[in-house]
Amino acid sequence: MYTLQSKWRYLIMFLGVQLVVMALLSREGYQKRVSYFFRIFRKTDSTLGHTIGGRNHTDVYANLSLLGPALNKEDMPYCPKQSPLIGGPIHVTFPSGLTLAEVEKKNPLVVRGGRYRPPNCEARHRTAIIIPHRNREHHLKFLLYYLHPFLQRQQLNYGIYVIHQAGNYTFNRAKLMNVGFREAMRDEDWDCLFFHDVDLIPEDDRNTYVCDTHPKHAAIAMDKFGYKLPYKMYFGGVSALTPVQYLKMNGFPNNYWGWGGEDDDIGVRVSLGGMLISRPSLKVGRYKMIKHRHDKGNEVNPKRFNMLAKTRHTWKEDGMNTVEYEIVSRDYQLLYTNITVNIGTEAALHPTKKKPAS
Ligand code: BGN
Repeated sequence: MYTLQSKWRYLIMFLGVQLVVMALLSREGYQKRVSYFFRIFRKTDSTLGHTIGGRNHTDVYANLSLLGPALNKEDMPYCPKQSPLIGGPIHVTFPSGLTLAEVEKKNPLVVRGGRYRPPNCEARHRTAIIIPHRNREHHLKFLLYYLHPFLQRQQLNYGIYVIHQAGNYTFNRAKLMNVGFREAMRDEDWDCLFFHDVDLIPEDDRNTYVCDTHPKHAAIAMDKFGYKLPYKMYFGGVSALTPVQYLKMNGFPNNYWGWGGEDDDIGVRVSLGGMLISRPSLKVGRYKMIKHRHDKGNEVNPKRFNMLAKTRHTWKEDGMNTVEYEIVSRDYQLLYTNITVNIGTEAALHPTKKKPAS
């Protein structure tokens, strides 16, 4: 009698728990349910998180395989305004021995040219990432390792463009960005472009790669500057503009050859174009820089002070409206679109010696 009663009690308790769980699940929306389970995963699976200095750091690939089945385009709802995959601080290390083949394997949903769309919802944003590049394959590999899952966590429709400067002439970061802007916009009607240094890894996925109503400076807190802004007008590292904002300031300057000053020029252009600088919070706009020596072919530009002093007179004549270049190749790798470009040299653009009259 006693055992029968307790059996019934257990059965009733079990059914009660089931009812409560079902009621909870039907009350919450699908996305909330998913994020609830993700939170549980994060708490219980020690391989997914690392606690560093009191902050829980997530593995950038955690939970991505739980995205669920792909849906037909007709059945797709819009992605939620806030992605349920976003988790905050990301654990960033640079393991030796990582290969591009491994990065490809970890990103099965990325297609030719480094393109991605969320499989089960229609993205609200289309973001192109523009990375100026030369001789930094090692850094590029790490950036791709982190950036792909980072952008997937944000449920973006995105594409990654690497703009590779051909030849050995002095590097020109800002002009490569102008090339990237034009070439990416040829491909698709991107609504936001992120201009991204190859050696900066975002450390928090709440730093969303979407544009604001004003040009955005995203790399506000880098480890090399003690996670603080080095100076108020700093606009270097990673910035984001809509096509309209980009054209309003005539893009970036074409004439800064070598290291320094071009990002300050871009910052000045923002205000000359009648806009303000928008920034994420210091907590979120965090980046780790991959340590490296000064590049050969990117020597400090001694002309940068003079050029910067003249930006207000030169910005309308030097920029997107005057950029000239030759595409050497456009090659669709799995993880990125590789555009190799001949951007000429300083001397060819500004001949100092006149040809002798014949
Ligand atoms: C500044 C450089 C920037 C560089 C930052 C951070 C110049 C122009 C001087 C008037 N600006 O000093 O280009 O991104 O340091 O390293 O050199």
